[in-house]
Amino acid sequence: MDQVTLYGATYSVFTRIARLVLEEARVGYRLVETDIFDRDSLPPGYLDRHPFGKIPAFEHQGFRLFETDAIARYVIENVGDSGLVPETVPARARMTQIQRIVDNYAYPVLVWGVYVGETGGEEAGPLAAETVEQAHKVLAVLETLWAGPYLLGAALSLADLWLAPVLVLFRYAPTGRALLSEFPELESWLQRLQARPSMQATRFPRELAPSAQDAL
Ligand SMILES: N[C@@H](CCC(=O)N[C@@H](CS)C(=O)NCC(=O)O)C(=O)O
Repeated sequence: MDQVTLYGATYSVFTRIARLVLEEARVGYRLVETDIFDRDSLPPGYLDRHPFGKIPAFEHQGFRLFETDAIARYVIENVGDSGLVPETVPARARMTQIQRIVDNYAYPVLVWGVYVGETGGEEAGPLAAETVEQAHKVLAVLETLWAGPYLLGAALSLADLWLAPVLVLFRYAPTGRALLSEFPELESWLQRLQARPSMQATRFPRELAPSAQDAL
């Protein structure tokens, strides 16, 4: 598959997921920096690419797409044998289930509820007990589904690429770090994932310029 274009931001979880898929599938891509929270700086016509005003968006040979899973499946089907989608029906269903758990529960609660809620600037502060409870539940469910050494078992899949960026940010919040330590299998899985070249190549700005706080 020849080079594709991805519109997104290095700070964005879903942009990173799309980049992880491209890295793991060994597809070359150009990242057009698109800061969705600074509407005045968007590339010209960006809202035609993504009418719902989110990132990432994608283009390959004039074919435009948005929604990270659609991008991932398009890339994988073009590449042929990426190894990122399991062979069996139950494993594929489990993978999709984990992807949707990440989209619908992990991302809103662990990233927006805990990470942004606790560390995201002026509005940040102590978390509501309900948020902490929800975060605990998300981790507990994910650990139940974790087969090891990867989420689905022996091989890396889209499920791993969906969850890892969420947990990387979550771990920067003190509450996130404390909660994750209650789930040692997920914690060691995350450490292994973070050592992969794809994760190294797509680090968040925060990972490249850690503050003293992050080492705690
Ligand atoms: N369902 C979308 C979600 C994308 C998404 O939520 N992206 C975030 C950044 S990680 C975003 O653009 N947020 C901007 C906003 O909600 O205003 C996908 O799978 O691509």
